[in-house]
Amino acid sequence: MIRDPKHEQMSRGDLEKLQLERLKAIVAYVAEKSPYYQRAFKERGIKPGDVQSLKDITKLPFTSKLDFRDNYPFGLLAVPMDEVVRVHSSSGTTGKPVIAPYTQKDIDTWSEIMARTLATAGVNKDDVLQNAYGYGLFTGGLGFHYGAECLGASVIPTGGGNTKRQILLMQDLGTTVITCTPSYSLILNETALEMGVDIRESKLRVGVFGAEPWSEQMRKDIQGKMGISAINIYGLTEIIGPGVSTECPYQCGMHIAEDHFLAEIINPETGEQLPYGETGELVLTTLTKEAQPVMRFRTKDITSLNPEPCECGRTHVRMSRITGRTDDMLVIKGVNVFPSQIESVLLDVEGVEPHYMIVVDRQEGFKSDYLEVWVEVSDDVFSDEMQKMESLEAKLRAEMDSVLAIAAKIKLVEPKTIARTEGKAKRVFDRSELPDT
Ligand code: DLL
Repeated sequence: MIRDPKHEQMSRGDLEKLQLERLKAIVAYVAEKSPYYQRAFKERGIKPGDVQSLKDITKLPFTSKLDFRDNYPFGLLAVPMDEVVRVHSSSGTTGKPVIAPYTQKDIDTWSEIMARTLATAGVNKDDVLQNAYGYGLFTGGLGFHYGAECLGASVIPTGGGNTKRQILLMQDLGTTVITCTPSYSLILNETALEMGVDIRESKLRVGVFGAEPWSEQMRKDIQGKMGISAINIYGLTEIIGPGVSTECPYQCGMHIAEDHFLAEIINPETGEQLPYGETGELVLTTLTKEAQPVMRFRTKDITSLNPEPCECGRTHVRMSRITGRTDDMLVIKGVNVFPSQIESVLLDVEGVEPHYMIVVDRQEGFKSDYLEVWVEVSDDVFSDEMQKMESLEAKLRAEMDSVLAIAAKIKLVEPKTIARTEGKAKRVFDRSELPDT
């Protein structure tokens, strides 16, 4: 169902008109209200009137994660603190976390965006939605919660963890939609099987999965094992949280909520804007945020945009699955490779389970002369004769070499030996982080 046809089915012309109107307004707004953008514009001699077309956005400076850190906690805030009704934050593995304040209007806008996003994913008011994203500072839990309530679905706010109870509730309450990271959906399924429950026989029909990279092969695996439609959703704390984009049931790219977010693709090295279809770094500008609008945020996420009309009838551009982040690219003996590419190769081979670890030896930055991939094998392969294990190992080595042109050491490990995480999965490890084996 299309929840908001007026905005989701606008002609490109009307949409661009709306975007320009909103862009001009938000640029004037930050120039007046945000001390950070006042400074940034002044340093570059930018006046709000300089933006007269969508193309003029390139006159504005980029905002990076570093700018958030340097102006921690409230340097980018554009409203007085007493108008802020909620604050979220990203975990921030290094340094200070990113702070995301919201006004009541921002919460209402976000809830509506998330309601629309869930409707795009195929969820409706009759659904029973079990929300296993973490509640708290992370935007996943409350973002989905408010959106699902706004849509009118029945929400079960389990949050992450306590997996056995999740399965119990899923069965007893007749859950039809699960929302969590894709890696956690696999843990849910594994636990269900241990409890003698086959999720394929339950009422579950849709999973809305995001917050971490996952491959098409992983989707196939999840859909097959759980008998559901596994939908990809994208978002980030700096911009709003989940809801920046999502797939429709056609699963052919994530529709960006373009009436709220202006998307650009740039060449990450030169900062130059790239045309539709080309792959580069996603840059986002918030068009309707009030507490903390962000101009040209460099997401570091790599994707491309497709403006072709979609079979679902929505006109908003679709971004392709994130293939990696500019900061998670590995350089193995001079060959550039993203963890998600390694995942795709692994999961294309039969007998391999979607639980793996990439072990590198980082001498400087992302460069490593060493690559070892630990991957779990299925119960069948593991219980079989040694020869089968050896031939699987050789096959994986050969595939890595032929598809990615990298020589990897493959280590097949027993089912369920790789650590499971309830939130975002960690895939890449430095050799020094590994326990002695
Ligand atoms: O992960 C918001 C979110 C919550 C999205 C729930 C979807 C579902 P952050 O913690 O700030 O926010 O992390 C944002 O996660 O820049 C991407 O690198 C990555 N990411 C998010 N969604 C996807 C996805 C939330 N579908 C960062 N595919 C982003 C790949 C994703 N990466």
